[in-house]
Amino acid sequence: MFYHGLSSYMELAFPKDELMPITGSGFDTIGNFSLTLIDALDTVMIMGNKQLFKALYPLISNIDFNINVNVSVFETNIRVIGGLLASHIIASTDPDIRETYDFSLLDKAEEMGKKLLPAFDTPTGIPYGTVNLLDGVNEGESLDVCTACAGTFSLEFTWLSLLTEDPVYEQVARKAVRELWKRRSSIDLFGNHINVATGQWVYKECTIGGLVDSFYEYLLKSSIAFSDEVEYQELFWKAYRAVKVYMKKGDWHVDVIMDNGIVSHPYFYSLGAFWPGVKILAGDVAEGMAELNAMSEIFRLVKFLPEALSLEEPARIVEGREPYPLRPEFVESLWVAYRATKNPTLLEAAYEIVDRLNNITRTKYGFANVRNVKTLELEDKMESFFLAETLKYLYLLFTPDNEYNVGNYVFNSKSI
Ligand code: DMJ
Repeated sequence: MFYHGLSSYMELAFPKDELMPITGSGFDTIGNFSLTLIDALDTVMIMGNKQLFKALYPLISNIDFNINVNVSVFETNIRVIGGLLASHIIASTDPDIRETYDFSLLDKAEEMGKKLLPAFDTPTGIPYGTVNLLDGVNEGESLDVCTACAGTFSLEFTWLSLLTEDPVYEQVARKAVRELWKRRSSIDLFGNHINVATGQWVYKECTIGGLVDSFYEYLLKSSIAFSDEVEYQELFWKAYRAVKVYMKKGDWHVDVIMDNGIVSHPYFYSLGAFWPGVKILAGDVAEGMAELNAMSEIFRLVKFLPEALSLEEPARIVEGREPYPLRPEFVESLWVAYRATKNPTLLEAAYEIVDRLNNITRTKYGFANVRNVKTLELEDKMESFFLAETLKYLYLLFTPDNEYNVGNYVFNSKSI
């Protein structure tokens, strides 16, 4: 499946960002910088294909980041800097590659890091959501940024500082988290959008779904990744406890107002399906498994998890939120759960997903987003994260002895 998608991307879409899997061409989506290659490259090595990795990584030196394009600071960090650093760490440590490896992936990661830095130059230190790769922050740029978009830098930026010996990345990432933290509510919840100039919340709804999700994820993962790290660890446990107290309803978590915990949307989001994985990584295995089982029940009723599902009786797919864009979060949680429990029913669920992806979303040139999980109509788009995340986790689920299952790794939000 991975090679079916990757070879079409390289033949028909590269150097565009993403593959159009139905018509067999490519288009630029988030940055005009060959996103799929950068995002998916580390998965080539996870699958053990050193020859292909060696053939592909030199192409990255020629990708031009000096382009007049506005990019999401968050997406560019997790997928581009995250992708480049993951591949760099692999290339510089693999005995068969490091002899000839020229550190060009780290150079590109640093180049992109420098281009994202102007976004952090705000009165609060909370970054803008978007930056222009040529000119920095545009005049008139929106002052509102989502919490995840402001607080999901600590893994990549700390690694970038460690590898380049330039502390600035680690510092701006930590400052952004501290500034968000200062503005938590009296019950330790967060809104989903904040103004980077005033530090006032723009939307006071707290969610573990998109807009806040990876802010929580990075507090935990940073405390695991950096052994001398205590600050993120303390923040994570406080924030995690508040999510449990105010947002957990039965096995699910719902959206609540940050000031009083009143339920605003009793919704499950496909993006929130990473939460059982966070729980299990935090050691909360029984609760993580219970939530994952609840999600698996839904998965029995629909072919793919939709973007949003109302949990009010009778449960229904939220209008306008019917797509399944080949997201990884559910398989990510299955993978974390399987590593922790070795429960074979998790493999059965993963196999069922593989089957449905092959039967429903596979096209002549790759795999296509599902536009509507009820009609199973497809869209001519294959997200970079399908190769970089969804298939990576599926592959790891079925290769228990893989170095990246048994070794000491922390996966970022995109993910290694
Ligand atoms: C990915 O790029 C990342 O997992 C991100 O944190 C959330 N959205 C997509 C996948 O759904």
